[in-house]
Amino acid sequence: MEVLQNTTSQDIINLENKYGAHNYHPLPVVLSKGKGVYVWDVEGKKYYDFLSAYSAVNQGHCHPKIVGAMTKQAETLTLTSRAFFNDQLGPYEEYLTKYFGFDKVLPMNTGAEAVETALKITRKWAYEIKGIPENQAEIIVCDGNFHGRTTTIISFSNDENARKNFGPYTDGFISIPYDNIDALENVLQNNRNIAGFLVEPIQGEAGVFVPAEGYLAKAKALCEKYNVLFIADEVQTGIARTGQLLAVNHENVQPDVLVLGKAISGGVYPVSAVLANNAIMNVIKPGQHGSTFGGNPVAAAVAMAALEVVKDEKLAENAERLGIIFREKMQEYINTSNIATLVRGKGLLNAVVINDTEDSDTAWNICMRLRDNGLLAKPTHGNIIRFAPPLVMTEEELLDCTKIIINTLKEFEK
Ligand code: IF1
Repeated sequence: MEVLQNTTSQDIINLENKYGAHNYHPLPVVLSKGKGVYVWDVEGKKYYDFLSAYSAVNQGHCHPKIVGAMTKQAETLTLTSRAFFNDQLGPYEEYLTKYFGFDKVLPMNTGAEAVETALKITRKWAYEIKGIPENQAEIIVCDGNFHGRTTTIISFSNDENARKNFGPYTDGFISIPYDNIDALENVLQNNRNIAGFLVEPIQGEAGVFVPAEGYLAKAKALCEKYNVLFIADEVQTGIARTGQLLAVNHENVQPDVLVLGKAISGGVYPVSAVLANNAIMNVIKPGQHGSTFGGNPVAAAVAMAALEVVKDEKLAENAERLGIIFREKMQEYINTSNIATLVRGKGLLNAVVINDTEDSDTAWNICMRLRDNGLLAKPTHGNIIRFAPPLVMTEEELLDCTKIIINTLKEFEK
């Protein structure tokens, strides 16, 4: 560790460039500490975090209650595998299912694994309960989706970068336009072998695309009508991010299958989960699905503490309230701006569209200046900047941040 004592940000970036696979293009900032809404780089400069690890750190960095639960459990028992019971999993499963109102949970680790799990459960349900002929089940997905990086999941992505040269691809998916209820009904009417509809309540990767009000409720009603499972991927939108515990709660929708990840652990440890009622979940029998780490005692203890924090600190209410202020302040500025054209989002999942082409580097340059000015955010799709701070932010801090963002954008006015 001695060599690390006097290393600069650039030294560490050089190490990643030399020894790490180049599967990311990070903003050049090297972080070494986090607390609440703040992170610090190795030179000691302090920043507001407006990415929250893609909405995994909703409870704020290094929340003492979550870290406390983790260290206590890590000193006691870390992993047994599911070959034996552990004393944390049962209580966690009871807590989680009651928290979200489902009969059962299947615990996994990453978001992609939980999506894979949901797809497998949906197919099995289609064959064993709905009665679709073997190997004929189809799952409807949406254009512009992001559900993770496994070979099956990228099979139904339309992002060339995520997909190209990773074939052959998995069959059994039909992609329709997002936020288009007619397109959904059309496929449901003309196909007898549809098992499920997999949807993000807000499309994150597509640039925080919020569907029309009523879309999710109508989609759920159609799924009921055609006996198709409504699978909500709330990996990014869940756990208070959009101003409700789940984004589907805005429309009072209870999904048949709920997929959670990221902030279910407050970003402290990889934890994901699939929730469903018995009529669906009971299709999974011993030996048919699992994971060495899924449901381990550290994950269980951490997730329980992280979900308690969401309730105790009223994070959904705070996200709702601050989100309104954020969009108001940004809209006020946008009305007079020629560099920012649009702000959209729900709760504290928001995006600002930059007035330049998708292949321009303007949004990237703005994020570099935001960094210099003490605020970290990342562009998506070239000309969109996502703003998603930890939900423990205060109003005073948020107003400080909107000032930084607006002053930085002003530097780019044409
Ligand atoms: C990366 C985006 C966010 C997700 C939804 C499943 C997963 C994700 C709705 C998989 C993951 C990530 C992963 C991250 C970038 C990121 C992302 F820009 F790609 F869209 F958050 F906005 N479902 N989202 O958003 O979860 O397996 O990663 O735990 O670097 O790939 P995972």
